[in-house]
Amino acid sequence: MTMPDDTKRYRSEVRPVWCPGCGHYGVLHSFYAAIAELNLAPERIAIASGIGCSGRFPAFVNAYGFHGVHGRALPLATGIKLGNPELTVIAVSGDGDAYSIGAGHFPHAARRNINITYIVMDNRIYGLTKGQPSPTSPTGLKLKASPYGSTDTPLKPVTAALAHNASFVARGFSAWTKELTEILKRAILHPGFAFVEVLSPCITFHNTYQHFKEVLHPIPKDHDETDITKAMALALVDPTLYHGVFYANPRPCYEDTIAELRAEAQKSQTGLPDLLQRFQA
Ligand SMILES: Cc1ncc(C[n+]2csc(CCOP(=O)(O)OP(=O)(O)O)c2C)c(N)n1
Repeated sequence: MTMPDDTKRYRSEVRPVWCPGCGHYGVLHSFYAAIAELNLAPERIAIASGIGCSGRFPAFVNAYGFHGVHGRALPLATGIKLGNPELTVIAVSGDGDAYSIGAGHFPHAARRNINITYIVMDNRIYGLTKGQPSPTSPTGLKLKASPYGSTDTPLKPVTAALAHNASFVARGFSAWTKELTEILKRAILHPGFAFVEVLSPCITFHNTYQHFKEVLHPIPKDHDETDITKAMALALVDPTLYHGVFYANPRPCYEDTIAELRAEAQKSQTGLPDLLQRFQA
């Protein structure tokens, strides 16, 4: 995929090694475009990932990057944001990374409303390990590791993000890069936890390009993004899937609340003075 010139400064020297046609290229393309259009300085961006084809994402971006262990993109991103709240912090996962091994972190990052953007590149299988069923695989999916068809009912991550109180929730498609760029820009600018599900087909083990083109429909234009009940109703619709922004409703974010509490405790001297001294040191 050719990249526009203004994204040049965000491209690292490492060339992506995903299979030709992998949906993750579309996500990377849209991400380059989003940070270029927002004119973010590379040294003000930090990207944390887990393990999987998706986990390689930070290597391809000229910014700070941390390719962590499986399922731990969110705790890494949380630590980075608390360590340096000035940074734009992005966490990247695949559906296995996010909803299997890393599932315990998702609710808490969302309800804490830490100001990071969480991009989950969902190909509905484990890609890197050669196509086993993941938590979002459709029931009955036949793969090498599920020759009689996957038996489990898939998760609905968008409904989960809403239930976990994420303050921004959206769904994009890796093949529709223009819309995805707009979604990512909004997610990055959103002051709080922004969850973006990107349907990103694995061309090698579970090619869903055609399927998504058929089932995806835009969220109605008159949808009220601050109405969680309506957002949930749209997110539950299946097998037709809505794409766009389901929910955007800012509230105080974690790092600001922590900073305020710290300042208050410092003033009153009532809260954990020893610990505060260590913070100040
Ligand atoms: C602790 C641990 N368990 C299992 C693995 C093996 N493993 C590597 S990637 C992966 C799944 C990746 O799938 P997904 O998160 O959907 O990302 P994709 O490769 O599809 O982008 C697994 C199970 C591992 N690396 N570490």
